Amino acid sequence: MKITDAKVIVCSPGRNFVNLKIFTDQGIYGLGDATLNGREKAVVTYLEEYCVPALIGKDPRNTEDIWHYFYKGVYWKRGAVTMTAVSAIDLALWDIKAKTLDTPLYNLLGGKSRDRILVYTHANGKNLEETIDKAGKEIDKGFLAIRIQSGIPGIDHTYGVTEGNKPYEPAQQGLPREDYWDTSKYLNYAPRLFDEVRKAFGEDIHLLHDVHHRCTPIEASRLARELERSHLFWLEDPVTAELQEGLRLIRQHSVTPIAIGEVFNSVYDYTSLITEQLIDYIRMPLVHGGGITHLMKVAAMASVYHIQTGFHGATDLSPVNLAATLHVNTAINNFGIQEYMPHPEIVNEVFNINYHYRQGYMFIDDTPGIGVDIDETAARKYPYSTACLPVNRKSDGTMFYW
Ligand code: EZ4
Ligand code: CO
Repeated sequence: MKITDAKVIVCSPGRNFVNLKIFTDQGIYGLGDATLNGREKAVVTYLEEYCVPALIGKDPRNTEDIWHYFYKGVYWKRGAVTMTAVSAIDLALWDIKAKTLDTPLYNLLGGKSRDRILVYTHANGKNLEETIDKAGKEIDKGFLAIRIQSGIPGIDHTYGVTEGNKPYEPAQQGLPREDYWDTSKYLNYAPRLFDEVRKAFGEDIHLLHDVHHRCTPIEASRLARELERSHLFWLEDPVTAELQEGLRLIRQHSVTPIAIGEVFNSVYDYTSLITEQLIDYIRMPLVHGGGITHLMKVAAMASVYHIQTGFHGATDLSPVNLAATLHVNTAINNFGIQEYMPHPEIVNEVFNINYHYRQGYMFIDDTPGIGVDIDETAARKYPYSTACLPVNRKSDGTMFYW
């Protein structure tokens, strides 16, 4: 079996997506997600200029060797752009492998460890009242776990809070918007927010919260400690984790479970975090973390240290990534929870999906391969347009973590 061609498909049904389609001499093709929010074209160039030509003629069944060819075999390793390209190739090859064997992907990863995937969704509002109202609406849809984000008094545009009734979309058209951020306002407000959410909904619902890397280790320690009384399922990205040792401080001061890694792209971002048991959930998505081949290994390493998965699943990752992730979640023992925000309906004009949500859980059907297809004619109706995530400055103008 040989790879005969590969093409990068860029489209924008509501937001930008990049996908890779790999063709073989047996008529079977595979799909991989290559979407890197706000840096899409960098991955397109990396794939088209350097990866696609090198793929032609290779046997697509050799997923392990091809992964190492594009990882070890490249002088400039790691980094989000490179690893997103590697991920797209890897997903497409596993899609081909499973289609060739006429079986859903999870069968090649260990079969079924469970028949439904626990998911959490998002509830966010411009203030406390609206946030509680939105959370109630998600509970009505049967969700058992909800990520709570709220606008902060005194801060316009809090990241992760949707404006109006628009679908959740943190990227904006054109260059990055400049937002204002104040950690002390946030630290005073967040514990009060969760007190009120617990008062409204009781103890049974799982609550999650995303700090989006905005705290120093000592600030995050204070937050994690004060949130203990609200029994969070997890506190996400409390610090940037570029400095893995920073997590030691949080662990010393709090038992709030910690999830990290949606911006990671390699096992080497995680070594101390995993082996020192400084976190509880890994978040690195398949699409940015080297695909099935790499994530299965990282998840296995995490399992040795009692760490579970909670893969990133925002709407800025394509349905191909979500479906592939659901296969991994089905197969591995140390699955924890999956992030799920439904893509707006317009996305389903382009992607044919094989999963659905029901009463707190996701289900995936037995379509061979990853099970998602792309309608290229529909994709052509929605051309790419530059959009970026915002940047943040403190009140005196100092550049801050986005
Ligand atoms: O900021 O997907 O946990 N989810 C998140 C998301 C991410 C975006 C970045 O592209 O933090 O909202
Ligand atoms: Co996040």
